[in-house]
Amino acid sequence: MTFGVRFVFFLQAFCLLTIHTHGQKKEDATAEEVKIEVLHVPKECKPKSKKGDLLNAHYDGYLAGDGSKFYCSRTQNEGHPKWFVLGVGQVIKGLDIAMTNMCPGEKRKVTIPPSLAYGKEGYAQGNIPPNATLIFEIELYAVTKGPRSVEAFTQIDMDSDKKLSRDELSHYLKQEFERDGKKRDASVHGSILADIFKKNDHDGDGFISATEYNVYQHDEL
Ligand SMILES: *[C@@H]1O[C@H](CO)[C@@H](O)[C@H](O)[C@H]1NC(C)=O
Ligand SMILES: [Ca+2]
Ligand SMILES: [Ca+2]
Repeated sequence: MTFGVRFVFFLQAFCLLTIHTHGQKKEDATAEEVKIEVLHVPKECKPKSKKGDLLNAHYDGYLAGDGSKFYCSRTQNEGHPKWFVLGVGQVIKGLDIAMTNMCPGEKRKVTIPPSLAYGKEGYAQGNIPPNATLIFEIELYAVTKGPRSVEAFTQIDMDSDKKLSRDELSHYLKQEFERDGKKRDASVHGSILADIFKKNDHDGDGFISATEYNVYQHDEL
């Protein structure tokens, strides 16, 4: 048995145990809040993640109901941790909440009520039944300035024409990824870039204007 496989079994056993004890506190789930248990905090816990940051993390998802695993980022995309922007709906609401104020190296176990996950409908493609409370075990690797921070905009906009071209964003992402020194697939980079344009270039002119870029900052005010 390889270390990787053993580690997964260990995680599963661990989760079954904790889910069992969690089951005795079912009333908590009806409070409709995300329950966060911090499992590990590194000595130097910074930077803390905030809305708009680009995060890199591994997470395993379990159904609280029967303890079955429905998602594991370690078995997807050749085991590369997932990249996503925090607080903008790229992940379920409960995860946006659960991964806020978290630093690289920190591990959390979080319990998410259905109203902050897939709700009454569930999500058949993801094997999530209706009204499912979800449990995630999260390990955060990197917190980088997201593509939406104000400082980032001027930094990305190299020719200062107040709009971001694909080249400018690509260059910026590359720099951010190199900074944390981890090897990553070029395809990961490409798909993040495509995703950023799909979600932000609302008028489809191939640039992200300052207005388009600031979409998510408005609701922070
Ligand atoms: C899910 O919960 C809602 C109310 O919270 C209920 O009306 C509905 O029947 C439930 N659905 C299932 C499939 O259990
Ligand atoms: Ca520009
Ligand atoms: Ca545009």
